[in-house]
Amino acid sequence: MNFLILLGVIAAIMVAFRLMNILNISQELSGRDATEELHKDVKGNAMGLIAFMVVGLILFFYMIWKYMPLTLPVAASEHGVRTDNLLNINFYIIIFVFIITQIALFYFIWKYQYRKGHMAYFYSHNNTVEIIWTVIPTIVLAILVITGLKEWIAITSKDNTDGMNVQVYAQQFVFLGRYAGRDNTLGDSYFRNISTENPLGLKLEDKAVNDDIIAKTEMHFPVNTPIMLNINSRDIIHSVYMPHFRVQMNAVPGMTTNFYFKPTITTAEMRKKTANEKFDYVILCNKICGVSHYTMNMKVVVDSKEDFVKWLKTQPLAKPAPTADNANASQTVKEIAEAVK
Ligand SMILES: [Cu+2]
Repeated sequence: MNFLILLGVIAAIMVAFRLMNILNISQELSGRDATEELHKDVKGNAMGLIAFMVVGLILFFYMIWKYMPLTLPVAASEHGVRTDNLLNINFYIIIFVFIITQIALFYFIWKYQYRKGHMAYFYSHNNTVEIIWTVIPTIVLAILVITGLKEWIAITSKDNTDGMNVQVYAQQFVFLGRYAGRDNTLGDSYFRNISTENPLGLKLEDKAVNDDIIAKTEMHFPVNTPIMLNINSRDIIHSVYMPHFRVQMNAVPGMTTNFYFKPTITTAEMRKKTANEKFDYVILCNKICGVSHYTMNMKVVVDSKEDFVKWLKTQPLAKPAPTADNANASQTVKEIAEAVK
């Protein structure tokens, strides 16, 4: 059926071309100047383009008004507010320039449409204009880039030592969390130590590991407390994306990336703000990392400091406890090793 419609459209276009040819030939035969006819259309084309601009601009603002409510709610972190401001300033400038240039473009098309007897004025160069449209964008872009860079350094610098150290460990297709405990130091890890009991590959001989706490199903953050995320990946590149906090950082195997942020709105407050009782913060993977990439996420809760401590106390230690089972297992391995000798 679709194929038939396509054939019909192609046939209609071919017929239209033939008709135009016949029209041209008939005009030539009747002795009229074809270009003269063409110039009669110019006014209509120019007016049509002005109408196109007006409709286009109206639709542009209509789409902003219509789809703006579907964008993210207010930023739930301290730097997030600044990120949003910076982004908004960018958009204001872009929209302002877009409107000015589009109106100028269509106005000049209309103004300099063909008129009989008018010749185009040859105008090759104007230094003043060149300087104006080079210097102004340079200054504006320099201000934007420098402000952005300052923000970027503030949220990624390892010099932010007042943050609570939290690890986010990404792997196909889950996130694991680790809290540094009382010493605020995440114990060392090594990928060869990874096992079912020790999914983070912790070095058990490192004393800093002893008080580390693991979070397997959801992560909690205390409100108004600076957090230093230490991000790692077990396999390939993932991306730790927490849209409501305006946080995003790649998780790269073999290195630690950082993100420093301070949550400012608890989950309960955000539920009120969004008038959505089921609202939850979330960590999403934002790098296409395989077939189940779309399922890779973890719930995040922002608590009051007291509730956070209460929750943290219910979470297991990251250090795998030597169970009778794995004690036996290592025994068996030893026995096998002895026997092979
Ligand atoms: Cu992923």
